[in-house]
Amino acid sequence: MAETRKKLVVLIPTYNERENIEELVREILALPLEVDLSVLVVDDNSPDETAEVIRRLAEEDSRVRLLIRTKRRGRGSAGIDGFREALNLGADYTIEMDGDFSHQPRFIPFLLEHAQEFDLVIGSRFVPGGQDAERSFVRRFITFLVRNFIRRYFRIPVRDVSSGFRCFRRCVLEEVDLDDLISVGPSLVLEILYKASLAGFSIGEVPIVFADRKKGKTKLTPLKLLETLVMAMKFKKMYGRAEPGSCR
Ligand SMILES: Nc1nc2c(ncn2[C@@H]2O[C@H](COP(=O)(O)OP(=O)(O)OP(=O)(O)O)[C@@H](O)[C@H]2O)c(=O)[nH]1
Ligand SMILES: [Mg+2]
Repeated sequence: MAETRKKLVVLIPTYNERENIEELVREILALPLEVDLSVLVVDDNSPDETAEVIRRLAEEDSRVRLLIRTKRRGRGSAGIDGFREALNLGADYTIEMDGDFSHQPRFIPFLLEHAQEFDLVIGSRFVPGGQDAERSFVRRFITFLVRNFIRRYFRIPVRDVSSGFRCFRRCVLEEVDLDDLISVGPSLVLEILYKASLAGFSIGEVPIVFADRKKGKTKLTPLKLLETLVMAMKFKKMYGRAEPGSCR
């Protein structure tokens, strides 16, 4: 019997990414991948009508899917709803990435390749070959401080703890218990990583080049950054040692 192809869902949370999303999705669709691909955009009813662009693309190509949220807003809760939808779509692998070209589609095959070896693969700026390109000194300095604080505080054996460009095996998403996550905003990236690390999943890092966004505006404000740190302290307290999980 012929082996069935594995299913990959590429999950992109968006808020006002009209200027980026079409080109980004088209680049992902054009990748030479030996998997059954879906691109799932989770949009919080963006005022710039990002969703309209996705609707049009979905009519053209059935691999494109839109999850539009009208009641809730937030990078974190959009991620959680997206992961849930990815599981419903039957994803063996889920790659999450930003919708602003900071995470470049050319690294997707690379993440997928390493997901054969690791339960969770992180696209990392801070392993040999990785780069945090074009960012302002201030942004890089903030990343440096936050990253070092988090690595010490959480003791996660990962260099790029705040990378939101990652590939999850299905079982990791099943086991972190999406219903239990508390992040509404960007702290979700760390919350899932922390839970996966407590559960003992194997985590690998592969180099990526992170580019600064060229179009559209950032949604990361100093207040959101502060909220992320407060949230991080909250879930550090909440989670005890979880039961070890494994995809093997
Ligand atoms: N659905 C949804 N997506 C969001 C929300 N806030 C941000 N995003 C998306 O999450 C991704 C990361 O957000 P960015 O604003 O790029 O934040 P950042 O990458 O930390 O900062 P910059 O790269 O400097 O812009 C992008 O794809 C955003 O469109 C939100 O409230 N809801
Ligand atoms: Mg960005």
